[in-house]
Amino acid sequence: HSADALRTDLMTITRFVLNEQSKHPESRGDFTILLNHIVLGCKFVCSAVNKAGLAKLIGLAGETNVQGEEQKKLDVLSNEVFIKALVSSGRTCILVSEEDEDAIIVEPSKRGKYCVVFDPLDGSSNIDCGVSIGTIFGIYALTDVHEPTIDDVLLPGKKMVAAGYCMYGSSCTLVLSTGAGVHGFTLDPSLGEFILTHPDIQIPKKGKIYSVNEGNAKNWDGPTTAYVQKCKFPEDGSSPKSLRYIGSMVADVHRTLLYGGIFLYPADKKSPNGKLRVLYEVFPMSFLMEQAGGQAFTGKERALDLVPTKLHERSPVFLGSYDDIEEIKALYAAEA
Ligand code: AHM
Ligand code: MG
Repeated sequence: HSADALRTDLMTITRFVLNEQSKHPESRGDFTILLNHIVLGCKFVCSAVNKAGLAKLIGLAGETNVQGEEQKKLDVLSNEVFIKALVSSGRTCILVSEEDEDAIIVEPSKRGKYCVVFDPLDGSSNIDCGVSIGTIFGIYALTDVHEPTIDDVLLPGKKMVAAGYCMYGSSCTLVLSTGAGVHGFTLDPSLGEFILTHPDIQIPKKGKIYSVNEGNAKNWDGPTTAYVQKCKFPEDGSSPKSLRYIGSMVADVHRTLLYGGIFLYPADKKSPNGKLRVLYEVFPMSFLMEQAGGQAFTGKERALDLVPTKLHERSPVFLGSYDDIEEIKALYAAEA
């Protein structure tokens, strides 16, 4: 029976990545090992997020519980989990986390060639009300053996070898691209395995949803203002777009990937570079968008062409369906 076949021939994320790897005879399994450690971090954080309300894991960092033990806020805990998982993989040399001001240079005995940039728990202001949050990551690889420095990660997003996110929502979903399309895996909690549930995700060419924090509208620039006006009052006879904004990037981008449309965090007068961070928010999501057939734009250029000069640099970003991004690009081009 086909149902039996589905249950017993599961495409786990490890099997999937091993399959991909077998297409590259020179590869020695390092990426598979690294990914396994990232997956372990995601499972750990997923379980902590699910228990948060119950176990009183939430609270101010540094607060102590009745046993006098220090309680960790979930974002602090997630950061520690990912750093330990990445270092112990033996396949990384430099790590950049949203939670740490400086890059972490891995000690020589544990080094490998991969450089990982990540936001261990994005959207953490949403934890207390149970809204979906997630981990975002991007991976670069050294091309020769040398002492790692931040220059190894201050590279345009198009140089990433892989990017992905894990969303802790009604189910735990990991979306990954190694440069050959975008694939989604859902955690089967009974097996503790991520199973391929969304092979080869393609974003619809045009969408019906726009996603932005409109509370900032008073400070937007001309093209962003004109674009959002067009979403609400289209002049070409098409229907207005629906507005969806969760305020949790992973959830807003995940919906955009699956349903199409546009997600924007533009510049405004108060934040001329927008809010989102280039290395571990804008780049990984832009990488996934392009791999799924969409586009990502900064208001000036293709997002993946941007060359960051600081670890925690910010950039405006417009990402989503191909046709929707063409429209915003045209508005910026008209202004220039
Ligand atoms: P964080 O890294 O402090 O959690 O902030 C990033 C989050 C994103 O998940 C989300 O897209 C954005 O901030 C929402 O910002 P705003 O509340 O300004 O709309
Ligand atoms: Mg963040």
